[in-house]
Amino acid sequence: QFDFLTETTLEDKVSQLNEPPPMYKVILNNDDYTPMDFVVEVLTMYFFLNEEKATQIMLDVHHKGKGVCGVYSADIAETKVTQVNLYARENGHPLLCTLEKA
Ligand code: NFA
Repeated sequence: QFDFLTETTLEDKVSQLNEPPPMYKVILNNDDYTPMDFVVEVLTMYFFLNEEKATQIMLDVHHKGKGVCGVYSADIAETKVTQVNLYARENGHPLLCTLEKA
């Protein structure tokens, strides 16, 4: 007798099939301690940016407080955030990478 519940779920599933997946911005946050060179290295390693674009984004984060490194589906965005934060911690830097819904 609760058909309406499964019907809603089915409708959601059908619309999910027809719509693109939700996308997430991977954000780099400024801090006072992480060396600029390290941030550029991270941007080239994990976001496949050339030195010039990586430097641009690094300076943008440095001046504005945060900046977008790229926009990805949920799985890929989460993996990037985890990898960047782990790599920063391994190297003793407070650099913080976060997610925002696009
Ligand atoms: N603000 C940092 C510095 O002056 C550089 C930095 C840029 C850190 C972007 C984090 C993100 N060394």
